[in-house]
Amino acid sequence: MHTRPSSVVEAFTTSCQRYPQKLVLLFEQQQYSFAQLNTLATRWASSLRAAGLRAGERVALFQENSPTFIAAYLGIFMARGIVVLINTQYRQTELRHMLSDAGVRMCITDAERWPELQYIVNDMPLLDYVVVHSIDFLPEGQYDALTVMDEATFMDQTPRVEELDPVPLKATDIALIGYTSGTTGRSKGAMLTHGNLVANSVAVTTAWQWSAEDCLLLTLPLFHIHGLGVGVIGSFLTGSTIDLRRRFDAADVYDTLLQGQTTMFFGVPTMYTRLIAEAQQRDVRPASIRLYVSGSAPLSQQTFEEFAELFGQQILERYGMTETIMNLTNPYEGERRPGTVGLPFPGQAARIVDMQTRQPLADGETGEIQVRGPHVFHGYWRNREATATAFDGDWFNTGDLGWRSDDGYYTISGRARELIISGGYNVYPREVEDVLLAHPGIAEVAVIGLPHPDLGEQVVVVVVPQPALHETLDTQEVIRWCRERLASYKKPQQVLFSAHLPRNILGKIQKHILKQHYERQE
Ligand code: MCA
Ligand code: AMP
Repeated sequence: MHTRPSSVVEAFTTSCQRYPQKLVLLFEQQQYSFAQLNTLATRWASSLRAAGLRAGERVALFQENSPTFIAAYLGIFMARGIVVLINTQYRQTELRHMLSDAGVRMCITDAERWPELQYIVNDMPLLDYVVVHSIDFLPEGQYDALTVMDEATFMDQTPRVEELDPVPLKATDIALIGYTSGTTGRSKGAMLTHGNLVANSVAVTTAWQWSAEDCLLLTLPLFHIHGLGVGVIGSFLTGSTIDLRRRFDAADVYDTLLQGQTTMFFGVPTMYTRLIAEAQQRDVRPASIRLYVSGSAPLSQQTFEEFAELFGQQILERYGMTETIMNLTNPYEGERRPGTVGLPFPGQAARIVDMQTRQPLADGETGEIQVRGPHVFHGYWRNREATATAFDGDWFNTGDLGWRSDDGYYTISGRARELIISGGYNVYPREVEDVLLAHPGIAEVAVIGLPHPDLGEQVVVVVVPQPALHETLDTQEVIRWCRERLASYKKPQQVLFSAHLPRNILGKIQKHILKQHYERQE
């Protein structure tokens, strides 16, 4: 039994010492051994330090999956900085909020993202470095007190600091901030400590029997906890290999599975429905791999069964959150029960409480899921109020509704907060409604989630036009308005027009009535 590392860096460097020549990362034509990734990450750390990064300062990662993402991520930790994760689809308003809320000092991005970032950099007084990952990037424009440079120049121009701070990171040090929304207002930064990440990774790798022999095919975006907090950290901890892709592509995943080096695949349900469709067009089936895992959104019984029939394997479904990483899992050995998210990971606890009394409920009764353990986050960044309401003593209120069977399996049956999960991405109706209400042609609006065959749930907006402007407002205009102001995955898949919205006696829009009405019409 090894002692538990106190930080992600220690988990990684322990594997570097144990397996220096072993491959940790494959990406397109590139391969990195643990020793090579360590060298690259240490260079990032030295350069960040040389550029003035101090312990506890925030560095945003706003880029697509690449080895740079992973090396910079480790480098930020080695330099004792805090990583801020940013979805690559975010537009100016989302970026402005997150970069300023987190007080980001440096941002590491790529050439494709730079034009969006460029709009706002002059409004970020704390931001003093932007590093662009690109081979032929030439910054244009004037930036007050801001240095913008490409990755190679950043690495070469900054004098090397060979000796990094010898003080090791502590388990209580904040490692990263992941933005996630609540029922109201702006998204909040969930602070995860190194201890949270390592403890959860120990639990996950133990439960899923993850070992140094594994090769994880990773197509999930690295800017979410699913890809980064589970996929990457688990691989560092176990000394296994990540076969990283820029993005998910069903044909590419299928071809890779046929080659036979993959032992694990982690995905959201949309990826599994696309893999089923891919398999239906192919004559050959991949050999069994050790483990297929699904999470971030509900996996339907139909997908579970179709996948089992075509691939000869049962998907293992688990349940997680940005604030708590992984909470519950179906067993690796033992019954994988479709429609359920299984049992708590080792060393972690869960329970169901009554929504009103907050008292624990008996098996079979539906209430809010609460979780407790070393994986539960430190709190919301600079938001004591939200942190206080998120906890019931040391139990974290997940905002998910569910029940537990008498043999301990949990089923998620709904959500206490309004949330649409589209292809594994969370969309908060309130955020889309606020953007649409600013449109001069819209009088009232309600955003609801309806079933979707590929995405699981889709964003649907029901619009009441301003009477005088109703002729100028059409579906394209509503979608265009959203796309300009929000990440593209938040845009409506359907726009429905209505003369009025159903309201209760207090004037609140009755979304359940809208949902029932439009679900019947689907
Ligand atoms: C992309 N698009 C979407 C979505 N993804 N629209 C709605 N919902 C989506 N999820 C839109 C884009 O905006 C774009 O629109 C068009 O689809 C094509 O974009 P592309 O990137 O090519 O899409 P895709 O490759 O088809 O993406 C589908 C996907 C992706 C592979 C399922 O959404 C994905 O990787 N999802 C996983 C998200 C994830 O990791 N979630 C974990 C968070 P246009 O062309 O009009 O601009 S939850 C978490 O971390 C907790 C801990 C947990 O439990 O896991
Ligand atoms: P995020 O805040 O992006 O981390 O999203 C976390 C939310 O995703 C959870 O609160 C759940 O609502 C949802 N979620 C994650 N895994 C599952 C799952 N296996 N089944 C249903 N919902 C899930």
